[in-house]
Amino acid sequence: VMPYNSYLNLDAIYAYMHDVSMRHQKTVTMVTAGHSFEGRPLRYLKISTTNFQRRLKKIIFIDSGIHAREWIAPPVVTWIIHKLTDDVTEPKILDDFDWILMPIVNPDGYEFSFSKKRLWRKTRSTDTNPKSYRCPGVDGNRNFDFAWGATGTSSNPCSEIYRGNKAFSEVEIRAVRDIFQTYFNRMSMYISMHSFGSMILYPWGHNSSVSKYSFNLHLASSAMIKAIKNASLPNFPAYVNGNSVQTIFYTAGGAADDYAHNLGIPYSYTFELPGLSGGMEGFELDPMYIEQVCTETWLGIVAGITKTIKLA
Ligand code: 0X9
Ligand code: ZN
Repeated sequence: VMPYNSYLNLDAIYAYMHDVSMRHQKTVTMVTAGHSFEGRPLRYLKISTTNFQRRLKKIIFIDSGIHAREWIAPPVVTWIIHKLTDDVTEPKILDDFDWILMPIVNPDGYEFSFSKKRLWRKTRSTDTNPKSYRCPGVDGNRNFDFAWGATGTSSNPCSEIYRGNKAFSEVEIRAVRDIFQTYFNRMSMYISMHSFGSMILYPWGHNSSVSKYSFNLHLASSAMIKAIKNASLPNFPAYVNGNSVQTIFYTAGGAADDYAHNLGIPYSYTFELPGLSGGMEGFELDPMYIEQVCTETWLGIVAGITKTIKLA
């Protein structure tokens, strides 16, 4: 009930979330967790086949759209919503967990990337830094309060990796923080969807230290990659998985994945979804591939979750 042959704007994605929550009132709750810098609602869905509030199950939390221009990420998250509601082919995965899905963390940036500047990355906020009026926006994935201000971030508002004038300066990132604060002790997996690069990254990403969970993080992400490869296309780049720093070759403090992992969430990942070289590339993945990326990524997540259950 949502097209996957073109990229949809914020209103269309929010309309879809509302529609799903109306048609599945027993299992889906839409939450408005405050408003963005420019006043747009910050929305996510909670999905549970029992009752979310009864705290019976572990939670899987998946978000996208922290970075505005990475357009392939939100449809992947709405596809997951679709697979947990209107087209359930994995009833066990649906039943075994409670789910939090937030397709657009940064609605102001997302809208701006549609209407003004296709390659906009950051939020759209201004702060007291005089440069910030000329150069609005904070990199949401540098704004979390873990290793905030460490290497791979900038104090310059004009930088694409501006960290903000303090941790959690961004109202959008505070909304994500609040989800973590409320539910972290039930969360077994967190995935932040980004693009591009065909990578599954795991902590730590703020420096080159190795997580004590890295063995299992690697096994579960390897299961994801295997399933993705099975369902992928020959012209798609092969996925690689690994510790952030060793895989994407830079450090970044204040990122969501490390923040989640530091709260004790064992399976914390950043997905860099595919971008293709040749023709439309990178962030501007040809819309003809949206559905392909959605289906293969969902199968990867299913395989990864199945692996974590076996490892438990
Ligand atoms: O730099 C980022 O925020 C992510 N890559 S992106 O091209 N989508 O901007 C990677 C984040 C990896 N995690 C950490 N370094 N903690
Ligand atoms: Zn990103």
